[in-house]
Amino acid sequence: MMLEAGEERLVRACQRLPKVELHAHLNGCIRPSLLLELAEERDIVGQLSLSDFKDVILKEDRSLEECFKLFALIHILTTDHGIITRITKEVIEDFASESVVYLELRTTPKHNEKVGMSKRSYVEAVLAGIRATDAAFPLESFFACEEKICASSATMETPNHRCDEKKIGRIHVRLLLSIDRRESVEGAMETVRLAWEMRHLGIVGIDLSGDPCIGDWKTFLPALTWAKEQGFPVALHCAEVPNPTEVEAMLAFRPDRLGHVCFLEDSEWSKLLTSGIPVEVCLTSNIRTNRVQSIEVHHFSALYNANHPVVICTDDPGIFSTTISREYFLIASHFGLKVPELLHLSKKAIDFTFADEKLKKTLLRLFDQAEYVLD
Ligand code: 6MZ
Repeated sequence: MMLEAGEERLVRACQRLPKVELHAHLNGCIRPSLLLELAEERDIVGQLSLSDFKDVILKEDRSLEECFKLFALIHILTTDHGIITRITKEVIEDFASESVVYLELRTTPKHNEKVGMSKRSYVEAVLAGIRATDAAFPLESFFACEEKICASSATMETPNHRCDEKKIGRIHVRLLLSIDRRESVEGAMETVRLAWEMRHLGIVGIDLSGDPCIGDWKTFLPALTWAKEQGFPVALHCAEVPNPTEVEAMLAFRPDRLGHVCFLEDSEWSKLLTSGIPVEVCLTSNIRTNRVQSIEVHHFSALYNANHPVVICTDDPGIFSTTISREYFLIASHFGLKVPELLHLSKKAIDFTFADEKLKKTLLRLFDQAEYVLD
């Protein structure tokens, strides 16, 4: 598709804009090329037929139901510790290449006796991926002293804005452990205790996700309450399908963040706005899965206009063929936000991260430098 010059500039600006991603499911970020590669390997050894899965993997539009069918396939293909580490590394590289400066990835720890995987060893494999990337991956973006930026930005050489790739060119990654709505009370509790125990390794909170048509919120309440009692942050997938009873209970629980909130009744909407609970907005995910009819009527606009805390996220970029830069572009082109407003939106998200205060300050400094470069 040909873009007009103005649009092209906006695409580039969204790409270079420093961003904070707070709602991305690890296995939903997997590169389709890797999925195909893994399916091909299984095809060769006769474990599955690639032709059966190729169309499923490459399809762009999928209903919520198809989405969860694809996750089932992905989980069959990604059972190996080594693969989990590789996916993590690639996902972080992908976000870094989109100028994400802080990434809160989330994933459901999996237990699979057949391959000797426990929830703990699964999380260790993810952490190994984070460490591997962190050790070697400088962020190539706005700040990363790319020739074109530094050469033309003599002003960056002022004492407070010196270009220093090592100091400022890294993506910061933290992890949330997800409870899948299919899990039992014990399974949910195991995940929360594991997350709490491993918090010194960069696990900063808990997420409740999974097929919203499955499971009962009450099952997870003891585990989520326990997390809350420890002061451990909790993010909930909320109202991805209409479910007023559950939405009421979730709002009353007062989580630290809510994802989606597509189906709120008027009274719940008022409660949300009064609560000030930040919302993780996943535009493309909501459109592709038919949660919202079109971008124009997406509730981002109402939240933004009400000055409610929001953060722009991708949910599952590998599944929905999107990127975080594209999500910002959609916001700009459909709701008329200009680049400084996008930058402000992204910077505000630092407040809603589960990072510690020291890291938040570091991130704020990064954004101040970006404002400087943007001027
Ligand atoms: C609810 C979702 C989701 O955990 O294996 N997940 N849960 N709504 C969504 N909207 C589309 N997208 C992804 O990543 C995949 C898992 O994330 C959750 C589902 O539980 C899915 O199985 P991990 O890394």
